[in-house]
Amino acid sequence: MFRIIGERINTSRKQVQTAVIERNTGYIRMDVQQQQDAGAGFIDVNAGAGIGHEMEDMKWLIETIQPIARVPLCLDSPDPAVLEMAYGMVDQPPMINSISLEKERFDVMIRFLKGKACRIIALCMDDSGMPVSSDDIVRRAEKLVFELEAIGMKKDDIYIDPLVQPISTDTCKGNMALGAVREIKTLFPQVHITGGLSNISYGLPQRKIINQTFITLMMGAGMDSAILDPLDERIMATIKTADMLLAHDDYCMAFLKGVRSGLITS
Ligand code: THG
Repeated sequence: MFRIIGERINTSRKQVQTAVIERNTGYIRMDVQQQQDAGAGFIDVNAGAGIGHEMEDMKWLIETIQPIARVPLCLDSPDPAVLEMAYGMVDQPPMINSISLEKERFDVMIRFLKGKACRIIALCMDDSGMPVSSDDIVRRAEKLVFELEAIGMKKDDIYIDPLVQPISTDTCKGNMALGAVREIKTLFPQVHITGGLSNISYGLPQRKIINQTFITLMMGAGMDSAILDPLDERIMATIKTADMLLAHDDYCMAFLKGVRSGLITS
């Protein structure tokens, strides 16, 4: 089954930023409950918008969420020091978001990850920046898988993020990601593919239909996880339906449950 990483606890969202500033426990807990009820398999926690106080905000968010979390947290920060602090606070093995091939971040993160119980999101980013072709994404994914396996991580705990880029800047960006996902899945069937999808529609109108269609194509190519808003019923209905069509839903049980609950409609 497709794994949803609920993206809502992110201080780039205005209401979350306000709740964090006001230390509003009730708001954060209610949001997390709703994401879990909607089918999130992980709760992403990102305090990166609080410039200069990411560490304290992340600490407060984890203290706040942990007592009601029924699923693992996805600790989301570009700062290895924040990830290390957060890792020390959680009581079930988290997902760590993320490592990349950017030298400074890579070296610190690989040392930290050795021997840790966690899942890891690995971004196909290096010091030259965003990937420019499918081959570029695949080469970076291969290097990340190689290095993570070398420190003892299992393929099943590795989530490659191919870094989706806006189609509005270059209409080849969709095919670039799709081709890379197919190739990575062929090379490493046990490795997972995840990522934020809303980048694909950046700069265009009617973003939701673009995101829904793109996630369907990405799932066909082998993507099996995504960071998104699980309270968006249309995208959740699209994912459940695509999962069934890709034979990931035995006896169509999850689809039928979605219909009975009113989530899935024509
Ligand atoms: N890959 C990985 N991690 C990631 C991303 C990724 N973490 C952060 C981000 N991208 C995914 N998370 C979010 C969280 C919230 C929103 C988008 C992505 C969001 N955006 C609003 C919008 O797009 O309209 C704007 C903010 C607002 O609500 O004001 O909500 O790609 N590994």
